[in-house]
Amino acid sequence: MRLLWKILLVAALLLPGNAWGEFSYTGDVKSLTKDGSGAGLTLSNAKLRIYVVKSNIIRIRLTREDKFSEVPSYAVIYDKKEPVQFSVDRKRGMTEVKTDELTLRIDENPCRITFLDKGGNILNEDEKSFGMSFDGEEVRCFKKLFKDEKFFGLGEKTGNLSRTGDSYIMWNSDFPFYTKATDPIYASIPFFIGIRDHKAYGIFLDNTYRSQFSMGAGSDRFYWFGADKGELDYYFIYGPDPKRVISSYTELTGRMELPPLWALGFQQSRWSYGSEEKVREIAKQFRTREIPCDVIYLDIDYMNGYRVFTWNREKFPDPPRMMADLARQGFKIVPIIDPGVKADDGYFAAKEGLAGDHFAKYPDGSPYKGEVWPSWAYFPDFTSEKTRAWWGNNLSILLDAGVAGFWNDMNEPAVWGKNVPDIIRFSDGGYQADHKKIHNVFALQMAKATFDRLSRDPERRPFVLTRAGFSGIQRYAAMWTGDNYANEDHLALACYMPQSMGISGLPFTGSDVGGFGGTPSPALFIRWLELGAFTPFFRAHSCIDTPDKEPWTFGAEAEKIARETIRMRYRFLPCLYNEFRRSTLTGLPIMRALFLEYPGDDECYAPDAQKEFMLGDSLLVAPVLSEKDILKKLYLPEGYWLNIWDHKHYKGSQWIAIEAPLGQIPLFLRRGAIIPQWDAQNYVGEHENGEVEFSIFPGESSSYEYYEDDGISRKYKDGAYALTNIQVSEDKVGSVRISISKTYDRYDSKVKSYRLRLFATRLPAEISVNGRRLERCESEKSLMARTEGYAQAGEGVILIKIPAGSPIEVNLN
Ligand code: MIG
Repeated sequence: MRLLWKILLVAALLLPGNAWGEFSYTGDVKSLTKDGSGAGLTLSNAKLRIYVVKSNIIRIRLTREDKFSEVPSYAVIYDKKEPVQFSVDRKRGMTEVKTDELTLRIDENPCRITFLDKGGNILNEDEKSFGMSFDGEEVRCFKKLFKDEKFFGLGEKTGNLSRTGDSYIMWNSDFPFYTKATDPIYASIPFFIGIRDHKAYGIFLDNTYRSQFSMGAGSDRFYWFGADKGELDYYFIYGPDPKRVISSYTELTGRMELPPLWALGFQQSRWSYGSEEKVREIAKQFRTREIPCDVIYLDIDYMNGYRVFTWNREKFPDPPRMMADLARQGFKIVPIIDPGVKADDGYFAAKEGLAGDHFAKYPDGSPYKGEVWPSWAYFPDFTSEKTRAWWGNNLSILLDAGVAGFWNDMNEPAVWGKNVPDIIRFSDGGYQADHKKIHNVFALQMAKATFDRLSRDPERRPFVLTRAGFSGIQRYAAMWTGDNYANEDHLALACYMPQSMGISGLPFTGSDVGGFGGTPSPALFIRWLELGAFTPFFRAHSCIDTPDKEPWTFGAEAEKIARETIRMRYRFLPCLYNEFRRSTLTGLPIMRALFLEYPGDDECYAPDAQKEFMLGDSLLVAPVLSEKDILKKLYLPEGYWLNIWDHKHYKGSQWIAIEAPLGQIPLFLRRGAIIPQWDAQNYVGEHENGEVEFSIFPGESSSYEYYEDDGISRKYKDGAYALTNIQVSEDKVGSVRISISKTYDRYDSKVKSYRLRLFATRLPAEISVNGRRLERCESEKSLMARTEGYAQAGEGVILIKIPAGSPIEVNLN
């Protein structure tokens, strides 16, 4: 007996598998081979691969398997095969991989990684003792935590923007009425930015398993990230400008396409507008009260017993007629789509799904059922291409009836707050995987199925709204922040979370205005609406069993302010649209944390400075995040600023407090700002925007590229758009020169005249346009009735109106 024990003990010690059950390090570097894309290293306990992706991006892969996984990434779509210049040198005890911008040093005994900039400054390094390691099936990467290192990103997380000192889980979770401390919630974006000495880098962990990011939580020595299983596969992205890190990250994981312009309008939802009658009534209220609105949502009760792709015919007797009528009033209808397919023998989608083998399965091959709205339901395997196509074809049923886009909910996937069992099988693009791997990308692949179906139509741009997601979701969908609550904590979250999502590559985001749960006071609702008017996605929504929350339900005074606030959103539409378009090219957020624009200004990282943001690079928005306050304390970064409401000028680099009565969200123009606006309308396309107004706060020299297209079709992708360059300069004595010229012209612009609203330092003695002297009008009103001229429009404000054309040169002397 004793002998047997001894034998067993010796055997256990000798087994290489011993290390698998517990913590183990990578060990030393044993050998190295260079190749065209980087280098491969054999370590004592693992294999390491270095890929030089771009001069500022290096990918690190580590596995203990015999070979690296061949399964393609769900997130990374970057495939530019442009050669990158780099060198690999093995010296005594270390290997150096060098690009034009970055050095990767790999110490060999043991294997530890350090990233340095060109000047040899350390940007990021493995923790000396732990580095990359394995803990059972888990992979881990320990990084040295530098004093004063700041972390941001990780997508849709609660709290404010700072991720330092906290730990976060990536596991898509349905958490109704989450709090400011709940984690995880709906989406997983395993990407963060680290900033030290005003220099930024990013790390993207491309692993879909449940992962964890512990950013100096409970340790002043290291931060670490890792996943439950799979490879340690991460990208190190160097800035040093934080905006560049985001651009590079979205070069890897993709960028949004231009949404239809109507999707930037105000949108109204509730759980549920449960009948045709009710939907028509809501539409009528908006139009008779002249509160602008573009979209009405249909929540789960439009369906027949929560069967996806069906209608409750009693409540919605004729959907095509309803939607056609509403379309004539300028409304789009977006229905909710949940992934669960009711397990009902008589239901066509269940029958088709079973016959076509479209559902996720138990390992014994029988289809998995989980319980959710339709009661027991099958879950389509969106990781299978044929299933995505099948789903897309069924979406046609709703599209043919007239819906304008889709709202994907419960796509974590949620099964009444429980988890789909780990063992459930998915196709994984033909490679086969279990739920542990697929859970976090379920929504991504469902959104892909939806987006792919919608993008079949060249006349119409896709619009998809999603609750859950993974890195790359920005390619397919806008994301809202799920089930929030009508209180001040959530009003603040509605300011923070979209900023964080923007840092993490998701530009098209917003919250349920007014709070999903609970009952906001009129003031809370208005403050939320003011903030919402400057978030990229602008929708009011409300939970079942809550009182009405439409903009007219808070009393006459609140209704008036709500109307003006939403009208303001519509006036800013061209400004927003231009930022959307820029984001399609750069991946940068539209709603931007201050420090992204001013990374060198320490004050911009302050928690209080996160209670404001930039829209693009010229408009500062400082929402009042409280229901009682009528003062807003805010920070103005370096430079000069102009308060849009009272035209007062401010020097930057200071905290100020200004009055902000209800309906007056603090807005500031940066000196040099040029911002396009249209007249408000009740919905996008109500009338042609024949006049565009540029708000101009002249600086020494600045310019704006004004983008126009048809706002609806995908023809812009083939070049059907126009660009107008506006250049403004002011000299020392206050003479201003404005040059306007079309620089690209493949879209037939509807603009007949330009209005230039100038916040000038002095009143000019004379204004000329292309050498012709402009006539001065008595008032703004009399100017509006004429085709050209100028007028004083308030103190320090000059309004100029001129016919559109190119080139135009305006001189104010
Ligand atoms: O179990 O469809 O976040 O916006 O109104 C709740 C009903 C399901 C959750 C969504 C919410 C939606 C609600 N849904």
